[in-house]
Amino acid sequence: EAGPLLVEQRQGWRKLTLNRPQKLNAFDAALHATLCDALEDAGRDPACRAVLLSGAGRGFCAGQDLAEPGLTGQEADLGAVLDRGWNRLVRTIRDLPKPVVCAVHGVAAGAGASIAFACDITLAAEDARFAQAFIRIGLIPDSGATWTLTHLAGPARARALAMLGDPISGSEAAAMGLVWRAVPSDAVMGEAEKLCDRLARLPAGALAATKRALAAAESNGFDAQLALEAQMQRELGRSADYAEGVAAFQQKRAARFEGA
Ligand code: T3D
Repeated sequence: EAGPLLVEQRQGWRKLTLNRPQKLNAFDAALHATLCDALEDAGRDPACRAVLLSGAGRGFCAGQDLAEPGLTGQEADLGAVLDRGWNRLVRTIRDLPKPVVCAVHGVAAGAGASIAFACDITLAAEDARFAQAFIRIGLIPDSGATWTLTHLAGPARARALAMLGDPISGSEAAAMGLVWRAVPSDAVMGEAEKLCDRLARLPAGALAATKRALAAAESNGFDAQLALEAQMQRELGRSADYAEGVAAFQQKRAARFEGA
């Protein structure tokens, strides 16, 4: 029987599919543990140079499984639910030294939208539905969404999205800068897979450093960022992939990057 996560190794990258379609891929503790393990494994495996995250069935993810026991009442500790599950997940995505592509079709609600915003390159179906569902159940946006909404869409949009909780389409999410692009819904998976094929052939060390440098830019000042770029470029300038890139350019041929 298929588990809550489908894992497929492709040519140089790995596809992870949330697989609880009867609950719109809402997360319980078991899915959290399985996905985090799979991401960590992808991070360690040199045969995996990019990760694609998507959902089985008619939607991407409806966030927290609200049927899990212990989520309401005076004994409930949603802070612990976040620390053990969602916060660990979005940190793992952001710390993974490899690009994480996300393909969103159908609904991305609550923390399901938050994880789409935490991935490196998110493609959405034009008719996907992103919903900050939190306010409708008496919570704040979480799993990093107060931060990602503010940084990706800007404070004015973040406030209205978070306070009203109205769903927006994939096209609107792209126009607001919450995702990279919106594409017709029958093309979203094919386009996301093509992106992973491309990423798997790019220089892995430079991709990892790019991800780290852009994350650092979110809190660094300009001077600190210049220093970080110089330090990273010094290291990359001695790499085999860089030597190959320059040689391929000079010889007018396609580069073959080995990830070193
Ligand atoms: O622990 C904590 O709470 C802290 C962490 C919070 C993080 C969060 O993510 S909070 C936000 C949680 N998510 C939501 O509030 C969304 C709840 N779902 C919905 O509002 C709607 O399902 C959708 C707008 C996402 C989709 O609507 P629709 O009409 O397309 O589908 P549906 O019929 O509502 O859902 C299909 C089935 O999935 C249904 O089951 P059934 O009736 O066929 O047996 C529904 O109950 C189930 N489902 C959908 N979302 C969840 C869920 N089951 C458990 N948890 C869910 N989040």
